[in-house]
Order: sequence, then structure tokens, then C-alpha cells
Amino acid sequence: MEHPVSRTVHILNGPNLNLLGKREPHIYGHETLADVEAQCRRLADELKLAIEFRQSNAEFQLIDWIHEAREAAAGIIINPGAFTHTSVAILDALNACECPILEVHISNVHRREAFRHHSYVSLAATAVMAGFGTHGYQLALRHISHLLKDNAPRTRDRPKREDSHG
Ligand code: CA2
Repeated sequence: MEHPVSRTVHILNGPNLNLLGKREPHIYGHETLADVEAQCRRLADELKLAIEFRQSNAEFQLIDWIHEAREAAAGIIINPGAFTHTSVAILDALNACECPILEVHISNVHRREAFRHHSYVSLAATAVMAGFGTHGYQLALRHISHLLKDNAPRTRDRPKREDSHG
């Protein structure tokens, strides 16, 4: 029997994003992560998608969730927090996924410290949004909805980096 086509988008948030809206509002704004989840749920209903919305401060937990998403998700939206800039393990987990992967950063990491300019995760990402504030999550959800439409390129056709082999 064929697997039913998933309409569930897994939205994964990395370390310290539980502090959203509580500290550093000049960088990350005033909305909390619960506000972002509520906005994503409203939009997902409109787009006839379901969401799994999660946050963890632990790298292994994010990796386990990516493995779960690999089996179950129509797409992954991930804000890996500071693991963006450090984690080959998260990159390896994402590289094992065939569904679209949208990397979201609330702040414009390219206007910030040099160590935030490099992302391991971008090597696996279908697309990257940075600097749209928390609205970036909704833009990412809309883009996944677009990719799931019949006329959009199949997820398998996600372009590979030119220097990748196979
Ligand atoms: O801009 C983003 O979304 C980041 O992924 C956020 C990470 C940062 O390490 C990345 O370079 C860019 C930090 C998440 C911490 O979030 C906080 C939110 C409020 C108060 C303190 C931390």
C-alpha cells in the first residue's frame, strides 16, 4: 500500500529561541515563540497544512526530530539558532531528508557578527530567509505550500550544490 502524502510541516527551533520576546527585542522583536506558533497554526489552517511546532536547546533532540521529519514531514522549517553556525551533525541529518528544507533566521545574520555569516545548514537548505523578523516563518510556510502544489518542481529536484557528487 502506498504511503498517504504528508501535509504536515515540521517547524523546528533551536537553542535559546524559548527566550523570544523576553530578551533582546531590538534584535528579535517582541513576539514570543508561542505567538509565532499561533501565527503558523492560523496560516497552516488557511493553507490546509498541519504543523508540528517544536523547540529544544539540545542538539541531539533537534537531530532526532529531523530524523522523525525525514519519515513523516512534507517539509521542514528550521531555525537552528546558534547551531546554524557550528553543527555538522545537524547538516548531516538534514542531508538525509528529501523534503523541502527552509532555513529561517529572524535577524539578518549577514548584518551581524562575522561568525554568524556562515551557515552549515544552508548547504542542505532549499531556501534561506533571514531578516524578515518572525514573519519569516509564515513566508517559509507559504513557500512550502507552493512547492507542494502540482505544478511546482518535485522535492527530489531540489538543486544540489554544484560541487556535490551523486
Ligand atoms: O536570527 C535568528 O533567528 C538566529 O537563528 C537566532 C539565534 C542566533 O544564534 C543566530 O545567529 C540567528 C539566537 C537565538 C536566540 O534567541 C534569543 C531570543 C531572545 C533573547 C535571547 C535569545
